[in-house]
Amino acid sequence: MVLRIAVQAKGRLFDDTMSLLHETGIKLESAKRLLLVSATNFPLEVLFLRDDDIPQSVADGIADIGIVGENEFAEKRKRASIVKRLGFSKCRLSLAIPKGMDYPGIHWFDGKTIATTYPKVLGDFLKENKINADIHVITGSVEIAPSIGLADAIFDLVSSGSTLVTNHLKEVEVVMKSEAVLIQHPDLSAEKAAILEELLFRIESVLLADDKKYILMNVPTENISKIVEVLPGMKSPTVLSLAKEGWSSLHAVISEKEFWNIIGKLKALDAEGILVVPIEKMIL
Ligand code: PRT
Ligand code: ZN
Repeated sequence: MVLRIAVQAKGRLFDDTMSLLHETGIKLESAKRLLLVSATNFPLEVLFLRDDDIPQSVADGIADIGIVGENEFAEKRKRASIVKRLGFSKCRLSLAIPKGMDYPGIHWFDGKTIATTYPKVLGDFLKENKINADIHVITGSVEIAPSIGLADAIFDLVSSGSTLVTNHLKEVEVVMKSEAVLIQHPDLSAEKAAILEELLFRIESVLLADDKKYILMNVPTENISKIVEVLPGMKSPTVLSLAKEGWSSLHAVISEKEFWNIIGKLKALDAEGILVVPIEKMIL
């Protein structure tokens, strides 16, 4: 029995999806981009598809699970459920209007035409907000629609926002935040569910470690209790004595974000030789 996962064959999700699988220790039979590739050391096979086809293939049971952008999953409305948010390919689905326009609020969109590839997500949002606007479905290059007179506004994916700037548009409403998600078929057999559980355990260990760093530093022994107060969430870091009288080596796990907040405080407490080391996996 193997579990089949549908992933994007090429595009923005591809690299991060493949590194996630790699970090879970799963090795694939072939480096070539075939349609279907088996893992050599885990009961998994990988089906490479266009991202548009992933929700459907999981709903139909052609694949048992899949990795896809939440935006795509939300638009396709297929019978499948989100098992895990994966933290990569973060972006948002937003409404944007020409830069020079005044924007008094959401009612600006009443009576306007909005170009998008996400008519269902947009339709729901307009309905919820009681806005009466025309949705103009186009595929690709949505951002040029206002400048060529095809629409008054757009509803599209934004990440850095530079595409909007280039096209003289401004983001006025964020409708949905999106990231890559792991989705599953609604009724997996018990055997497949057990494989998924093992895969999820591995994925969670990788995701947990991603943001964490192992930090080592030399500190004056008398400052240890103050330093422990500075380290967020650390009740009991490892302390080893150093050959140098009055000095200790202190080891702890912290998140990368926290690191930048506390580094100044650590130095003020005479911490020296600070090393920050990546953690590959973390099991709680
Ligand atoms: O061939 P296939 O159909 O599989 O791929 P695709 O071309 O439909 O999708 P692809 O590979 O472009 O994107 C796959 C997924 O990546 C999307 O469904 C999102 O979940 C996610 N993602 C994350 C993005 C972006 N960030 C993003 N910025 N998808 C598209 N964009 C576009 C955006 O619309 C804009 O036009 O990239 C442009 C640049 O964005 P800025 O704001 O950084 O300038
Ligand atoms: Zn696509």
